[in-house]
Amino acid sequence: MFESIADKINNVFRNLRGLGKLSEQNIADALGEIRSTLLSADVNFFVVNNFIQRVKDKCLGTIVIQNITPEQQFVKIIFDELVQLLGSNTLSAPTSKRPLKILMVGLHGSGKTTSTAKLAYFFKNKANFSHTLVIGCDVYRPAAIDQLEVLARQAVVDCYVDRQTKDAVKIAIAGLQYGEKNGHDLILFDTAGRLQIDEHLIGEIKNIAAQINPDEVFLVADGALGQEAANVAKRFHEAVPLTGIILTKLDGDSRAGAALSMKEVTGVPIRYMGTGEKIEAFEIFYPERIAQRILGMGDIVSLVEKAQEQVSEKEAKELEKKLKKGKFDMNDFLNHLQSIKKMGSMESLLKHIPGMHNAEMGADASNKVKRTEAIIHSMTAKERANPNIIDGSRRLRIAKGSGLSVQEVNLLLKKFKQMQTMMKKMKNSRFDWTSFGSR
Ligand SMILES: Nc1nc2c(ncn2[C@@H]2O[C@H](COP(=O)(O)OP(=O)(O)OP(=O)(O)O)[C@@H](O)[C@H]2O)c(=O)[nH]1
Ligand SMILES: [Mg+2]
Repeated sequence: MFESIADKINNVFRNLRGLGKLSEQNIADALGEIRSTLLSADVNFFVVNNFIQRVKDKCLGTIVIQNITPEQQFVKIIFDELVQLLGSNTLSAPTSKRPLKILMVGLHGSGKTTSTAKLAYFFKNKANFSHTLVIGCDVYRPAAIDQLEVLARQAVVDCYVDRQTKDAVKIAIAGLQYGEKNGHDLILFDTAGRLQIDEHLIGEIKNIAAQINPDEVFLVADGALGQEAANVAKRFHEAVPLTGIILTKLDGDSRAGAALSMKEVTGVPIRYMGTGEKIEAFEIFYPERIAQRILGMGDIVSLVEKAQEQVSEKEAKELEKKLKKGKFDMNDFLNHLQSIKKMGSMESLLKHIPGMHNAEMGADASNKVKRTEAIIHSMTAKERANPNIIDGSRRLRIAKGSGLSVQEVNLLLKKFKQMQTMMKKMKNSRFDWTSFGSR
């Protein structure tokens, strides 16, 4: 599943890895390749364009975090956007309503009847349902009823059929009454499919839905449907509001197009997936897991997440804004010291502060930061916002307050001034996430 797209995307990452440092051009090239990979996997054109744009925006607005490389951060951005595309926060647990009524709809041959039985089997084993009924509402294909009966036996659930009538709506109503009378807590309605969505089919499904008032309407869609899948889903959704999509045949050489387009185009989440012909070849569709299967980058994703926990993106962005404006006072200095202190070794910490590349390293450095903090804490709010006003008598007071010498206060102010000058110089140069990007 998704192998070919996974291979290609991994190639893109591999090429970036070789570069060590990412320029804007590198990112543009990589995104170009990812774009053509997605298009050749039959992902909807508009979905691809939006995806690429979102990734690009995110890349340019992100500062590289300590301990991870720009390429790793790039992988994480792609991962997050992929999860978004597949449908984050998907609700997969059935509600507590009993009997829970689920209507299955879809094109001819998409896997409705198979998925009806799989779902019955899945809910029986993994959820809290003890008495399941499947109802055969496909009156057009004579073998359809036999097929459902066979599958229901495999799933060990009850099956309601009526070979005497050709009225699907009537069967649905009678089946529901039968289920309610017999205390079934889960009732699934298998319906007929068509090669193309036609008025008759849509009318019938609308009628059935109006009569049985389903709690869930699942569209069963062939995962190999490609470009067409999203349009089909859209049209069904307009007729009967869908609550979920079941993507089938993902065990085949499906090119991922359907999986990656459906949610974005319809707003309907993919809830389950069929991964084989056997009754147990059925799983909840977890966007994160699928994204990981596509990228194969579980390690990097958790690494970046950990680093992000330590320094919030917001802090980084705020600092960047201030740097751009050339506004950088003692408060920012203190904040920055505190936030990067969380990140790990003093050595790398000091490398992160512009102008402190050559500062002494090691345990001594850690002490220095503590003393620096003590000095800044002894300043008034006014002094922190505008260190220029700190004259001789203020220096004396600050030294006393921090328990350190005036010389040390002087030294800090001198260093701060140097930094400010440097910041001003940087003001006009581009300061984007690639600036720190060396391994
Ligand atoms: N490999 C694989 N085959 C599947 C999967 N789901 C369904 N199939 C096969 O797809 C074919 C069609 O499945 P059905 O369940 O009959 O499809 P349907 O939508 O009910 O078809 P109609 O009732 O004719 O509209 C069958 O041969 C199934 O075994 C799946 O997840 N993986
Ligand atoms: Mg069928």
